[in-house]
Amino acid sequence: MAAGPRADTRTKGGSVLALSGGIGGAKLVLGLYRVLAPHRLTVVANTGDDFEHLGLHVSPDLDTVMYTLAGVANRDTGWGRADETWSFMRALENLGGETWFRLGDGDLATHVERSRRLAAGRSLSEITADFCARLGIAAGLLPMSDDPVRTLVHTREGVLPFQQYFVARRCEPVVTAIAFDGAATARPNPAFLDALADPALAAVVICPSNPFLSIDPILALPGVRAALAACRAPLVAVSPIVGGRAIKGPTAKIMGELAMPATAAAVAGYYGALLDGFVVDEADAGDAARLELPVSVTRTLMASLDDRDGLARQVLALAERISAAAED
Ligand code: FO1
Repeated sequence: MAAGPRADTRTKGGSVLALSGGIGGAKLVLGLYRVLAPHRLTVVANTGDDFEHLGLHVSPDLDTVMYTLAGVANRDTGWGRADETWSFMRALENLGGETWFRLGDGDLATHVERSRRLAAGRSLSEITADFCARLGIAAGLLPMSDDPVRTLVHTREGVLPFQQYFVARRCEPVVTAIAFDGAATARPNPAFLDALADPALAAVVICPSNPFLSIDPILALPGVRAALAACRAPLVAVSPIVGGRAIKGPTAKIMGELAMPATAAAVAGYYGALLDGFVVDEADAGDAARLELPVSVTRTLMASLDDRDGLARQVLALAERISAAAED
């Protein structure tokens, strides 16, 4: 638990920092973006899913958040762009190329231009900031690090690079451990650490992303856990588990494989002392009663835009309640 007084950390007027993976996290990020003044939001995205594919640097979680905030995300898949065309993939298939990971024509432009700029010596942070500006995004979007970190999934069938596990093998292999290659020496994005130390920071939000695959890579960076613990703003997480099931993706399956009950309470226990508050779904009200920290019970499924806004408001209200209690 972040220690110390939390005067001047009320969310009204303060900034908000959200830690996010891809699809599930991006939904709450959009809600936060819509209910806050946009410039008050900074998002730190996982880059452990990044990989080199077809000679290009692909940053799936950064792009999912970026497309979502820009209003150009594909709502059916959750990843990639809306109104996408697939000429490139068809042509690639005809040439016998690799097609297990699908890059739409519009999305391809992002990877080509990002890769060109990286090769020219620009950092992932600079490139992301420029892409976001060009897409009209007023919030900050930060890769967790400009140094390479690659999630490796240890399974009963061997060690799989993240996208091999997630896309090629559809999360089927049984997970035994998860490692973040490069994390021990990667430098957290300096703007991320600056945001945590900013006296105007009103809340840190852990989005309902997969704790093991999407949030742990961020927490694995040197100094991040210490900076979160020292941060004066309350840290509130939203449970990605609803009624014993993951909203999307393999969170519940992985919890079972790692000998953890697939419950919201187990997610809170996993984040442990980092948390100042926890948001759970109405289906998990029973779990909420057993938790020894401030909890908000609400609808966490985000089918509509209204749902995203509603959950964002609940998260901010809980952070404000925690700040107010600390001032008393
Ligand atoms: N996910 C899939 O299940 N299949 C794909 O072919 C696929 C392509 C893809 C292309 C660009 C991109 O940014 C994301 C893409 N994703 C695809 C999603 C991605 O693999 C995962 O959702 C994230 O890495 C997990 O957050």
